[in-house]
Amino acid sequence: PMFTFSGRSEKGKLPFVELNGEHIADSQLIILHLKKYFNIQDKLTNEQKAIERAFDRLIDSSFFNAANWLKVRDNFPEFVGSILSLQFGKSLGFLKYVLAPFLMIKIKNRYETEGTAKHSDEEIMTILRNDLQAIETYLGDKEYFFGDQPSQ
Ligand SMILES: N[C@@H](CCC(=O)N[C@@H](CS)C(=O)NCC(=O)O)C(=O)O
Repeated sequence: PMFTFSGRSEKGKLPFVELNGEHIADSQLIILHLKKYFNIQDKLTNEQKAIERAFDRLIDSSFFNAANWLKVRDNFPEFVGSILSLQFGKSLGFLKYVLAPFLMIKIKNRYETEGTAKHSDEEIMTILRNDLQAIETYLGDKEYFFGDQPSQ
């Protein structure tokens, strides 16, 4: 497994589950696996499934990257400190001052490669607003995307 100080998946991230000894990481793969395992049938039309897929990726990619980069960048020592305290107890929380600068280099590199960390804050806010606007418009007055029941 990759280096991890916080009990992440074999891929280094959360969420992950273990089902009958099988390790499954990444939310979309977990949902797919659980649907298959528990034989959960979709009641959506093919067109609805296509829309669902597009919004799912919009939220987990465009929206997530923009929101997560700003959240992590602006609160990094606190973020590292809370993980350290949770994993190793409050007395080691001070290590955030040592670890945060090194971890920040890694996270920044990742978001620069992906692209978000190269945008200005104004550009990132525009991306977030556009994503939320699309979700709001499609949701309209409905409680869930395809009516009054969740589809996943
Ligand atoms: N697309 C992935 C996103 C996974 C992800 O980025 N998880 C975050 C927490 S929400 C994480 O583990 N971040 C720690 C890191 O990036 O090192 C999924 O849906 O599972």
